[in-house]
Amino acid sequence: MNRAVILLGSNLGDLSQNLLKAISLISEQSGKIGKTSLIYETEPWGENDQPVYYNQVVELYTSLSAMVLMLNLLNHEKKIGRVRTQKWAPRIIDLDILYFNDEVINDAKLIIPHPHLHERRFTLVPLSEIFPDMIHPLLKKKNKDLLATLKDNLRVKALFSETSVKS
Ligand code: PH2
Ligand code: MG
Repeated sequence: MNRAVILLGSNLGDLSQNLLKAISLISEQSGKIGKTSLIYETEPWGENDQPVYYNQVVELYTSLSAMVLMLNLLNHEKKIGRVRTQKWAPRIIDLDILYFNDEVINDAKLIIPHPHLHERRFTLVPLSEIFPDMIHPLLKKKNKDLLATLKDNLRVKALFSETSVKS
């Protein structure tokens, strides 16, 4: 059994619904979901003239290889309605593999660990929430330590469900 860590992102349409749809497609077709982070509202990174994102990180237990998992995730994105236009354009859903076991993969179509993971607060905050002590296999540092020395200061804010705010 393999363990993958996946980043979900959405900044078009009904953001929380898009994340939910993605998690249900992943669990129906790609494996078994383990830990899930809170949902975070995050400032757009890279191209900043676009709507805010919702981001979330989930753990997935899967018998698929990294490459087949990546192809499945592309299919899930299509099913939810993603149309690929330019790089970094607003998107209904984006599904990225952050880690796959402790493997290092440098294929033309797939790079793992995700090459930007360590420079993005919108990734490191949800990732460190559920896996603070997991070690980046190339940088040999824990997620929480990557977060502690991070330069990116774009806003990342946890969203809580209605019920957890009230009561
Ligand atoms: N994804 C990008 C580019 N910029 N910014 C935020 N806040 N969240 C994302 O998921 C994101 C981004 C490219 O995939
Ligand atoms: Mg992405």
